This record gives sequence, structure tokens and C-alpha cells, in this order.
Amino acid sequence: MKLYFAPGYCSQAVHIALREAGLDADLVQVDTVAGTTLEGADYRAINPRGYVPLLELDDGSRHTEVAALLQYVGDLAPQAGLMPAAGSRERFEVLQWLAFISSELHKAFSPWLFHKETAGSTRRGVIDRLKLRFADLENRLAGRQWLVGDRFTVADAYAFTIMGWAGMVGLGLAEYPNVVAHQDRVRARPQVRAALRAEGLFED
Ligand SMILES: N[C@@H](CCC(=O)N[C@@H](CS)C(=O)NCC(=O)O)C(=O)O
Repeated sequence: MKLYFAPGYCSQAVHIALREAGLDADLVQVDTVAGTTLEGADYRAINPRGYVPLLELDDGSRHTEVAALLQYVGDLAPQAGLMPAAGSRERFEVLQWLAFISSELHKAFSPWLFHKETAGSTRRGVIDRLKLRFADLENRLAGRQWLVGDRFTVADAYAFTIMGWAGMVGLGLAEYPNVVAHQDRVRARPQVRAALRAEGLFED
């Protein structure tokens, strides 16, 4: 397998899931602004949408969308518990959190808060809404280690990656101590550290 990624982008969630699942994947770094891989290949020819992540399977097929990739990777390694069993209540909950993180968090941060062209009024509106969603996450994490059940799942990897962006756009998390504790808990996992290290975002 091959994961097309950019350091600290949403592709990080899939990168973490692959490592937590114990699956080997080649990492191909992409410059999404230039539209090329680091080796200079035309990334638009690989993914016409231009964004990461993209997961290329060993049969050469190419797949996108973080939430779908996370489910797929989790299902490849059931013993890792990243994706609960089909039909279980816990899987239903993981799917809900993936959808929430994707539509309510990920797609609010990106592109709105990452583009300097975003008008101030839009920016303020997005931030107000994001704070409501942060509060949802904060409530969910009260008295819990992980978003679903008592194990780390792909939902935790996705939440960690996206909430890691808060500081980058000047949104402090001090009002959300459960979220901060969750971020710390995820960051402390050996496979997460390995993923961050491989992306050049963390050094021992
Ligand atoms: N719908 C896609 C969106 C992926 C996405 O937003 N990727 C961002 C990084 S977090 C990106 O590559 N942006 C660069 C671009 O769109 O050109 C998904 O859920 O995977």
C-alpha cells in the first residue's frame, strides 16, 4: 500500500491508523499547493481532486476520503480494535463520530480557516460554530479515555489530527480540558509518535 500524505494534514489520521493496525505502507509526500509529489510527479494525475490523503492499494487502485479510508484500514486489522465489528453498537458510534469530525470539524477548519482570503465575518462565523462543536467533543470526553467504548479507535485518530489544528488558527483549547487530555493521551501512543516522527513533526 501507498499513502499519499502531507505533514500534519488530515492524511495524518490515516497514517496513524495504518501504524496502529500494524500495516506497512509506503509514504509519498505531496505538496498540495504545487500539485506535485516531493519527487516531482504530477499529483493531479494521481488524484485529480488534488487533495490528500490518497491510499493506493497493492492492485494499483486509488482511494480517497479520510472517513472511508479509516474504516477500511480499521477493518483490515480487526484484532487492533480500531474499527468495531459490523453491526455492533460501537461501530455505529464510531461511524457517527467519523461523520461528525469530517463534516462539523474537518471541513470547517479546512478550507475556511486556512485561507487568508476568507473574509473576517466568515471566519468569525466559522469559529463560533466550531466552538459549539468543540463543546460537544468536550462533553463526550468527560469521564472517558476514548471517543467510543474503552479502546482507541479510528475516531480518536481523526479527532486528534483535526483538533491538533486548533492552535494553528489561534483557537486555544484551555476551555476544553477533556479535549486537551485526549490529545495528550493520543499523542503518547507509540504508534502515534512514530507517525508524527515520520512526518517530521516530532522528535524524541
Ligand atoms: N473530502 C476529503 C478532503 C481532504 C482534504 O481536505 N485534504 C486537505 C488537507 S486536510 C488537502 O489536501 N487540501 C489541499 C487541497 O485541497 O488542495 C477527505 O475527507 O478526505
